[in-house]
Amino acid sequence: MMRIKLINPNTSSAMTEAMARAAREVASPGTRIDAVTAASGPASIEGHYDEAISVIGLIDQMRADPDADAYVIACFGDPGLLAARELTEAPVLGIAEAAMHTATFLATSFSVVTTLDRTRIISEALVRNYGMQAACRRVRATDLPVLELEEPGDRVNEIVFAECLRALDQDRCGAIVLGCAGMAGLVDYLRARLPVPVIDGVTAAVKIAEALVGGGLRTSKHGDLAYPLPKAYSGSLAAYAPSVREGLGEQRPEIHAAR
Ligand code: 5HY
Repeated sequence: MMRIKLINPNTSSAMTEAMARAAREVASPGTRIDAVTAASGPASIEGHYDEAISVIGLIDQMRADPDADAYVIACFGDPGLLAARELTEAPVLGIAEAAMHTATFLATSFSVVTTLDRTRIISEALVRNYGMQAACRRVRATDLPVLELEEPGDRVNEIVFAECLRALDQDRCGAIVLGCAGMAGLVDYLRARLPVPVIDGVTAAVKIAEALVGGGLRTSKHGDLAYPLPKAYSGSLAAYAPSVREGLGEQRPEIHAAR
């Protein structure tokens, strides 16, 4: 049994449930999806500040469950992705990175359809960060706040669909990447109406996690993704100080040691 920990770094449990449903639909029979919502943090992640603060709630959920076979950070900003990778040898997938890579296996170009305009700018930075400029035609905002995607209805479906159509028409893209974890529930609606692959990062990340774990691949512990260096942290963050314990023949900080 493979166990994938799906962590929603915002505090909307309705969104977590929608993502968990989408993840379980694609998961292999031998895979268990343990979906959790951050216990503390922003209600939705719509800017750099929300994103920075959300990483604490994400790390809390990883420390509460250090033995998952893989982790999925279910927010399109991929908050804390590299920090999370430092904490474990299990593969850690961010849904934006997973979705963009998946798109490049299916088309030579894609456009991202996301929520607010400020989020669009953050996604553009991710495109550059992930070296996806050659494939990403454009990042498009819908001006939908993240929490309007909690319970998508006809209005939300139509707004996202209309933006996808504009992407096909104006960007001439070969695939659509959905730029919010809350859009996982829209995939069936959109796939039925669009002539190109529609990629949701939650399901993409789950399938990539299965592939990496199934292929016996682990996160590199050489270089910058090595375990965090043990040291004192002070003040209200003292409990997050990386600590050391003997393990696997070497000293390695444990993600759950410093609780
Ligand atoms: C997400 N925010 O996927 C991002 C999407 C966005 O709370 N979950 C969030 O619009 O940045």
